[in-house]
Amino acid sequence: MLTQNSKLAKVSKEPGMTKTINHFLINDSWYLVDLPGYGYAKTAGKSDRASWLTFTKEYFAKRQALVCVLLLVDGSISPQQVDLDCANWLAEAQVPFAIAFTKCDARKKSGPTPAANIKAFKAELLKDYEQLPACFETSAQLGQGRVEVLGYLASLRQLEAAEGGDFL
Ligand SMILES: Nc1nc2c(ncn2[C@@H]2O[C@H](COP(=O)(O)OP(=O)(O)OP(=O)(O)O)[C@@H](O)[C@H]2O)c(=O)[nH]1
Ligand SMILES: [Mg+2]
Repeated sequence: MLTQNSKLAKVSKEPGMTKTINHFLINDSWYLVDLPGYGYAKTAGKSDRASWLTFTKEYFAKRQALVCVLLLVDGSISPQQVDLDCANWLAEAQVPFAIAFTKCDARKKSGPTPAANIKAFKAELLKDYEQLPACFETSAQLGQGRVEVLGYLASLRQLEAAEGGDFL
Protein backbone atom coordinates (compact mmCIF):
# COMPACT_ATOMS: atom_id res chain seq x y z
CA MET A 1 0.00 0.00 0.00
CA LEU A 2 2.82 2.40 0.89
CA THR A 3 4.47 1.96 -2.50
CA GLN A 4 1.17 1.64 -4.41
CA ASN A 5 2.54 -1.57 -5.84
CA SER A 6 0.40 -4.51 -4.83
CA LYS A 7 2.86 -7.00 -6.38
CA LEU A 8 5.84 -5.93 -4.28
CA ALA A 9 5.15 -7.81 -1.07
CA LYS A 10 3.58 -11.25 -1.04
CA VAL A 11 0.16 -11.31 0.54
CA SER A 12 -1.58 -14.38 1.87
CA LYS A 13 -4.87 -15.22 3.49
CA GLU A 14 -3.22 -17.06 6.34
CA PRO A 15 -0.39 -15.34 8.18
CA GLY A 16 3.06 -16.82 7.72
CA MET A 17 3.78 -16.07 4.06
CA THR A 18 6.66 -13.69 4.79
CA LYS A 19 9.49 -16.05 5.63
CA THR A 20 12.51 -13.97 4.67
CA ILE A 21 13.81 -10.49 5.33
CA ASN A 22 12.76 -8.44 2.34
CA HIS A 23 14.47 -5.17 1.52
CA PHE A 24 12.59 -2.79 -0.74
CA LEU A 25 14.77 0.06 -1.98
CA ILE A 26 12.63 3.17 -2.21
CA ASN A 27 13.60 6.03 -4.54
CA ASP A 28 17.21 4.84 -4.48
CA SER A 29 17.44 6.36 -1.03
CA TRP A 30 15.98 4.30 1.81
CA TYR A 31 14.85 0.80 2.57
CA LEU A 32 11.49 -0.43 3.64
CA VAL A 33 12.18 -3.81 5.25
CA ASP A 34 9.47 -6.42 5.67
CA LEU A 35 10.22 -8.99 8.35
CA PRO A 36 8.55 -12.29 9.14
CA GLY A 37 6.06 -11.75 11.93
CA TYR A 38 4.16 -13.80 14.47
CA GLY A 39 2.42 -15.58 11.61
CA TYR A 40 5.74 -17.08 10.62
CA ALA A 41 6.62 -17.84 14.22
CA LYS A 42 3.35 -19.71 14.62
CA THR A 43 3.89 -21.96 11.61
CA ALA A 44 7.62 -22.50 12.18
CA GLY A 45 9.07 -25.39 14.15
CA LYS A 46 10.42 -24.88 17.64
CA SER A 47 14.03 -24.20 16.66
CA ASP A 48 13.07 -21.89 13.76
CA ARG A 49 10.79 -20.02 16.10
CA ALA A 50 13.61 -19.56 18.58
CA SER A 51 16.00 -18.26 15.93
CA TRP A 52 13.28 -15.96 14.52
CA LEU A 53 12.82 -14.42 17.96
CA THR A 54 16.55 -13.99 18.56
CA PHE A 55 17.11 -12.56 15.11
CA THR A 56 14.20 -10.13 15.29
CA LYS A 57 15.12 -8.81 18.72
CA GLU A 58 18.75 -8.36 17.67
CA TYR A 59 17.70 -6.66 14.46
CA PHE A 60 15.54 -4.16 16.32
CA ALA A 61 18.06 -3.54 19.08
CA LYS A 62 21.30 -3.41 17.11
CA ARG A 63 20.64 -2.48 13.51
CA GLN A 64 22.48 0.82 13.07
CA ALA A 65 20.59 1.81 9.95
CA LEU A 66 17.19 1.33 11.56
CA VAL A 67 15.25 4.59 11.73
CA CYS A 68 11.89 3.28 12.88
CA VAL A 69 10.03 0.04 13.43
CA LEU A 70 6.46 0.09 12.17
CA LEU A 71 4.47 -2.32 14.29
CA LEU A 72 1.45 -3.44 12.28
CA VAL A 73 -1.50 -4.12 14.56
CA ASP A 74 -4.76 -5.46 13.13
CA GLY A 75 -7.34 -2.77 13.86
CA SER A 76 -10.26 -5.01 12.97
CA ILE A 77 -9.88 -7.16 16.08
CA SER A 78 -9.69 -6.50 19.80
CA PRO A 79 -6.28 -5.90 21.42
CA GLN A 80 -4.09 -9.01 21.26
CA GLN A 81 -1.60 -9.81 23.97
CA VAL A 82 1.11 -10.68 21.43
CA ASP A 83 0.91 -7.15 19.95
CA LEU A 84 0.92 -5.52 23.38
CA ASP A 85 3.93 -7.63 24.37
CA CYS A 86 5.75 -6.57 21.23
CA ALA A 87 4.99 -2.87 21.76
CA ASN A 88 6.12 -3.17 25.37
CA TRP A 89 9.32 -4.92 24.36
CA LEU A 90 10.14 -2.19 21.82
CA ALA A 91 9.46 0.52 24.39
CA GLU A 92 11.57 -1.19 27.07
CA ALA A 93 14.42 -1.70 24.61
CA GLN A 94 14.11 1.97 23.57
CA VAL A 95 13.73 1.06 19.93
CA PRO A 96 12.07 3.88 18.01
CA PHE A 97 8.74 2.55 16.82
CA ALA A 98 5.35 3.63 15.59
CA ILE A 99 2.11 1.69 15.37
CA ALA A 100 0.19 1.29 12.15
CA PHE A 101 -3.28 -0.03 12.85
CA THR A 102 -4.19 -2.03 9.75
CA LYS A 103 -7.51 -3.07 8.19
CA CYS A 104 -9.34 0.00 9.46
CA ASP A 105 -11.87 -0.57 6.67
CA ALA A 106 -12.78 -4.00 8.00
CA ARG A 107 -15.13 -4.90 10.78
CA LYS A 108 -15.98 -8.28 12.20
CA LYS A 109 -19.71 -9.10 11.83
CA SER A 110 -20.55 -8.61 15.45
CA GLY A 111 -18.11 -6.84 17.61
CA PRO A 112 -16.38 -3.56 18.17
CA THR A 113 -15.46 -1.16 15.39
CA PRO A 114 -11.80 -0.55 14.45
CA ALA A 115 -12.07 2.80 16.25
CA ALA A 116 -13.09 1.02 19.46
CA ASN A 117 -10.35 -1.62 19.05
CA ILE A 118 -7.72 1.07 18.57
CA LYS A 119 -8.98 3.02 21.56
CA ALA A 120 -8.79 -0.13 23.68
CA PHE A 121 -5.29 -0.92 22.44
CA LYS A 122 -4.06 2.58 23.29
CA ALA A 123 -5.69 2.35 26.72
CA GLU A 124 -3.76 -0.88 27.36
CA LEU A 125 -0.48 0.81 26.44
CA LEU A 126 -1.28 3.80 28.63
CA LYS A 127 -1.53 1.49 31.64
CA ASP A 128 2.25 1.16 31.49
CA TYR A 129 3.40 4.29 29.68
CA GLU A 130 2.64 7.97 29.94
CA GLN A 131 3.15 8.62 26.28
CA LEU A 132 1.92 6.74 23.26
CA PRO A 133 4.12 6.13 20.24
CA ALA A 134 3.05 7.71 16.97
CA CYS A 135 -0.07 5.86 15.83
CA PHE A 136 -1.58 5.65 12.35
CA GLU A 137 -4.93 4.33 11.24
CA THR A 138 -4.47 2.61 7.92
CA SER A 139 -6.24 0.53 5.33
CA ALA A 140 -4.42 -1.15 2.48
CA GLN A 141 -7.74 -1.49 0.74
CA LEU A 142 -8.57 2.21 0.90
CA GLY A 143 -5.05 3.61 0.84
CA GLN A 144 -5.89 5.20 4.16
CA GLY A 145 -2.94 6.51 6.18
CA ARG A 146 -0.45 6.24 3.32
CA VAL A 147 0.45 9.92 3.18
CA GLU A 148 0.62 10.14 6.97
CA VAL A 149 2.93 7.14 7.39
CA LEU A 150 5.23 8.17 4.52
CA GLY A 151 5.34 11.74 5.81
CA TYR A 152 6.24 10.54 9.28
CA LEU A 153 9.03 8.31 7.97
CA ALA A 154 10.33 11.15 5.78
CA SER A 155 10.50 13.47 8.78
CA LEU A 156 12.42 10.85 10.77
CA ARG A 157 14.89 10.32 7.94
CA GLN A 158 15.43 14.05 7.66
CA LEU A 159 16.10 14.23 11.37
CA GLU A 160 18.64 11.40 11.09
CA ALA A 161 20.34 13.10 8.15
CA ALA A 162 20.54 16.39 10.04
CA GLU A 163 22.14 14.58 12.96
CA GLY A 164 24.61 12.92 10.61
CA GLY A 165 23.16 9.51 11.34
CA ASP A 166 24.07 6.53 9.22
CA PHE A 167 20.53 6.01 8.00
CA LEU A 168 21.04 3.94 4.87
N1 LIG B 1 -9.79 -5.51 4.56
C1 LIG B 1 -8.48 -5.40 4.61
N2 LIG B 1 -7.71 -6.50 4.48
C2 LIG B 1 -6.38 -6.36 4.54
C3 LIG B 1 -5.76 -5.09 4.72
N3 LIG B 1 -4.41 -5.27 4.75
C4 LIG B 1 -4.20 -6.58 4.58
N4 LIG B 1 -5.38 -7.24 4.44
C5 LIG B 1 -5.56 -8.68 4.25
O1 LIG B 1 -4.96 -9.38 5.32
C6 LIG B 1 -4.41 -10.62 4.88
C7 LIG B 1 -2.98 -10.73 5.32
O2 LIG B 1 -2.18 -9.78 4.66
P1 LIG B 1 -0.59 -9.93 4.58
O3 LIG B 1 -0.06 -8.68 4.00
O4 LIG B 1 -0.21 -11.21 3.93
O5 LIG B 1 -0.24 -9.97 6.14
P2 LIG B 1 1.14 -10.25 6.81
O6 LIG B 1 1.04 -9.80 8.21
O7 LIG B 1 2.26 -9.70 5.97
O8 LIG B 1 1.23 -11.83 6.83
P3 LIG B 1 2.53 -12.74 6.74
O9 LIG B 1 3.65 -11.95 6.24
O10 LIG B 1 2.11 -13.84 5.82
O11 LIG B 1 2.73 -13.28 8.13
C8 LIG B 1 -4.61 -10.63 3.36
O12 LIG B 1 -5.76 -11.40 3.09
C9 LIG B 1 -4.83 -9.17 3.02
O13 LIG B 1 -5.60 -8.99 1.85
C10 LIG B 1 -6.61 -3.95 4.85
O14 LIG B 1 -6.18 -2.82 5.04
N5 LIG B 1 -7.95 -4.16 4.77
MG1 LIG C 1 3.86 -10.39 5.07
